[in-house]
Amino acid sequence: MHDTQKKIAVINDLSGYGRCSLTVAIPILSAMGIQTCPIPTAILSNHTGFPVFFMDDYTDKMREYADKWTKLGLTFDGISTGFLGSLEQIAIVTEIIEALNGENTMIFVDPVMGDHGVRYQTYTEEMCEEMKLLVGLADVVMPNVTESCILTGIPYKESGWTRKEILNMAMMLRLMGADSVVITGIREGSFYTNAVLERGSNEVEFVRTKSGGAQRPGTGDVFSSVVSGAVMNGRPLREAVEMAAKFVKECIIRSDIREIPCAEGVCFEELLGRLTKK
Ligand code: PXL
Repeated sequence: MHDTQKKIAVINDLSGYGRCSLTVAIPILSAMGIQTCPIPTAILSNHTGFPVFFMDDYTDKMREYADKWTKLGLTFDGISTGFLGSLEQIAIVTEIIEALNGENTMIFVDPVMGDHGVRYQTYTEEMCEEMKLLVGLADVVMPNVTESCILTGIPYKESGWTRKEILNMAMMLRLMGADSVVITGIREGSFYTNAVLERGSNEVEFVRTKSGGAQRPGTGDVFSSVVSGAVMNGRPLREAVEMAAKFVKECIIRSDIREIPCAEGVCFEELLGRLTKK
C-alpha cells in the first residue's frame, strides 16, 4: 500500500508539566491519524503560567536539527508553529518553513504571544513585530483576541467587540499575508465566539460556543491542534473550527468535574477517543 498517511512538523515547546504545546499537539494530532514530528523550540519544566519555571532555549540547535530533515529529503503535508522562545527563533522558524515547505504543504501559525490582554513573560515587543512576518506565511493563522490586538495594534478589550470590529481585525490580519484567519475566544456574554475569515471571502463566519467553565491554559493549543488535524484530514476550515470549539468545551467541562487545578490545563487525554478517525 502507498504511504498516504499525512505528516505534520510541529514547531513548539516541550513543557514537561501543565499540558500545553507539544504535550498537547502530539497526542491530539496522532489520535487524528497524523504522523506528528516535533521540532522543539524550548524545553521547560512547566509552562510559564506557574510561579516558577525552568526554560532551556533551543534556538541554537534548531537550524541543525531541521537541516538534517532537509538532507533526508523529508516533506510534510503540514507545518505548524506555536510558542517561540526568542527573537532569532522566529526568523529561524521562517527559514525552516521555507526549507520544508512543499507544493501542497499547509502552514498553520498559532502566534502564541499572550492572553487576557497581557503579553506572556517571555515575549518582548521586538518578538511581537517579528511575529507579523511569520503570520504572512500562514495558510491559517489562529490568534486569540489578545494576540490579534498585539498584531494589529488595535486596543484590547475583554468584551464588547462588535462583529464589524472583528471583521476589520480579521481583514487586517489577512493583509499581513495569511490566507485564512481564525480569531479565537471572543467573549460574547455567556458565549465564546470564534471568527473565521476564509481565503477569498470578505465575510466572517462566527462559530459560537456556550462557555463551558473555568478558563484554563493550553486550551489554545488544544484548539489549534484539532483545527490543524481536521483541515489536514480534508475538513473545511469552518467545520474544523466547530469541531475544535466543541472538543475544547468538552475538555473544560470534564476538567472542572474532575477538579483539575486550572494551571494544569485540560484533561484532554480521556476524551481523545472522540477525535480518532472512524
Ligand atoms: O499554551 C501557551 C503556552 C505555550 N508554551 C508555554 C507557555 C504557554 C502559556 O503560558 O508558557 C511555555
